Amino acid sequence: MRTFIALDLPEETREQLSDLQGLLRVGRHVPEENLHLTLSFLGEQPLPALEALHEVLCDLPPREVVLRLSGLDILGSRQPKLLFIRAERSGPLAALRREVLTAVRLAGIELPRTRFRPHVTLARFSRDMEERDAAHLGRFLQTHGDRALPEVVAEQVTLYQSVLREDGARYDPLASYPLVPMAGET
Ligand code: 2AM
Repeated sequence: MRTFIALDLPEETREQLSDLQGLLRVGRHVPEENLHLTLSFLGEQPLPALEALHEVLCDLPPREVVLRLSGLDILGSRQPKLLFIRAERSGPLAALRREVLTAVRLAGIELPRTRFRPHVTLARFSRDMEERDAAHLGRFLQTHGDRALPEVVAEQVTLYQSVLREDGARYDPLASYPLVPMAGET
């Protein structure tokens, strides 16, 4: 099963990002319900490893992770691949990522080391972008590149299955792990 672990974004943040996407006329926009911050991409993993991972992630202690999203950027300077908004690599966010990676290791899943550049992908671009689309993207970045969203507290981490389809990936939540006490809990 192709899976990844992500920090879910509060609804208000997803709405603000979706409004921003509405101003961009090029690329395949990540649907509002799919917007997320990847903590660890696991790739194909067997079910027993994912069950072990679930057990460990259930013990993830609640804590406050404040999300600060600001500054748009593109990956691929010559040939834009994707547009994203950066997330501040705060102490609590970096600590959460370390704990998630520890959980992955404890579950017996081995991953290559990768640098953590927290971001939320907003759109992906196909290889041969037309000149006028590239020009539009350039203007979009000039106008909105400094965009900063109001800070928010992240509510949960989710283990997702990513199902690849012709019209883009579908993300199915397998399990979520709260970072803040759930409503009704003391
Ligand atoms: P992204 O966070 O930059 O968009 C599910 O595919 C998520 O895992 C995506 O959000 C994706 O990138 C992230 N991801 C990280 N490494 C990946 C990889 N090698 N292949 C596919 N997705 C990857």
